[in-house]
Amino acid sequence: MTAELTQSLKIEAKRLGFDLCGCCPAVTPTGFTELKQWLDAGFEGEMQYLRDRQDAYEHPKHVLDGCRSVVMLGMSYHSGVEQVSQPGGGRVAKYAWGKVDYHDLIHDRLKKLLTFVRNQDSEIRARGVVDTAPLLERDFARLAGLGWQAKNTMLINREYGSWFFLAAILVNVDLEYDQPFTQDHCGTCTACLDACPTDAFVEPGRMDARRCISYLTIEHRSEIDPQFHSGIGDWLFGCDICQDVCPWNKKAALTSVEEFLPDPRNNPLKLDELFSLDEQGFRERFRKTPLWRTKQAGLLRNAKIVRDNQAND
Ligand code: B12
Ligand code: SF4
Ligand code: SF4
Repeated sequence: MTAELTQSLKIEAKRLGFDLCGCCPAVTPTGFTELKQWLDAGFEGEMQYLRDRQDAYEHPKHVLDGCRSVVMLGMSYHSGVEQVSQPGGGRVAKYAWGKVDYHDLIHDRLKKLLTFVRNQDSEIRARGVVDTAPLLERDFARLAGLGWQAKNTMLINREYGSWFFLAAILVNVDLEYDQPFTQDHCGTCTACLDACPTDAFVEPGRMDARRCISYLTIEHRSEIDPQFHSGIGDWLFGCDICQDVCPWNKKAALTSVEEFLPDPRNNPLKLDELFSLDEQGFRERFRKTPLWRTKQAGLLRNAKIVRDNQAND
């Protein structure tokens, strides 16, 4: 049953468009202590939700009662389209280029996978998560053999690079487990550490999120400290620099998900368009996309910084 269930689950995951799938036992992740130290250092900034639930990261049983196994899934969003930097335009991180919010799309697919799993045996309880549950997704992805956690903190897979989302299914039964990924293919490279414009890496594999453009432009709600304005350059939403420079991303396999293909209006996003949208227009344009997360005020705050940076060039 265990081997059979694991195999059929992996085939179904592939059929539903997940490019990567691996399984590991539900354990206390090796990164749990690291997470505590990271929070003690205050690196999470305004991401209070990480601090509030820190104890729950101790074991997946806090996400699904009786959890015995974690199925880690990866879905590429890599379109192969080059990022465009242009006067009057703001750059948007590639993960947010498409017409849909990845949470919605992945949750839909997870729902189908969950139904499939539950149909195998009435005793099976399962829960699907993406992003928001207290689960160190990259740590579990490494344990499930998907790749290594690199110097830029991303989970890198040899075939897909780091241009993919992670998601998980937690189940109350044993599965056939993959070998944890034990190698580190960064070697002597330091391209990501050297390229970060705001010096967000305190050491390889450890980031002070308060200095990361992705945090500043998406998660940080108050005003952005002027010391980071010039480093933000023309990044309007998120940042891809430490992934763009990574050699493992040069030949990464492409996505098969049509919804993740770029909306040309987002690469780059015209600042004039942003400044001219009223509340209703903003809602219509961004409601279903990841950019909705900052709300209009956040995106306008970022747009003003980009505009000032371009005026100073
Ligand atoms: C909070 C968060 C952020 C924060 C903090 C990022 C960070 N590096 O911690 C901010 C807002 C900055 C951010 C940015 C981005 N994010 Co984010 N983020 C998350 C989230 C919700 C939690 C991550 C977390 O817990 N961080 C806390 C730290 C402590 O964890 P960590 O980096 O994983 O640290 C590990 C290492 O320290 C390691 N470790 C263990 N032992 C040791 C020992 C030593 C000595 C060291 C050095 C390290 C180490 O274990 C720790 C725990 O796993 C996850 C989803 C999830 N639930 O996991 C998505 C997630 C990590 N983000 C994702 C993405 C796509 C991004 C962006 C690319 C978006 C963008 N383009 O703007 C950037 C990438 C920036 C970067 N280089 O990381 C993806 C990553 C997919 C992948 N292939 O890796 C995730 C998994 C979301 C998803 N479901 O797909 N993110
Ligand atoms: S996403 Fe950008 S700002 Fe954040 S660590 Fe990477 S290069 Fe630095
Ligand atoms: S740029 Fe180099 S050091 Fe950074 S993640 Fe990629 S391979 Fe590792």
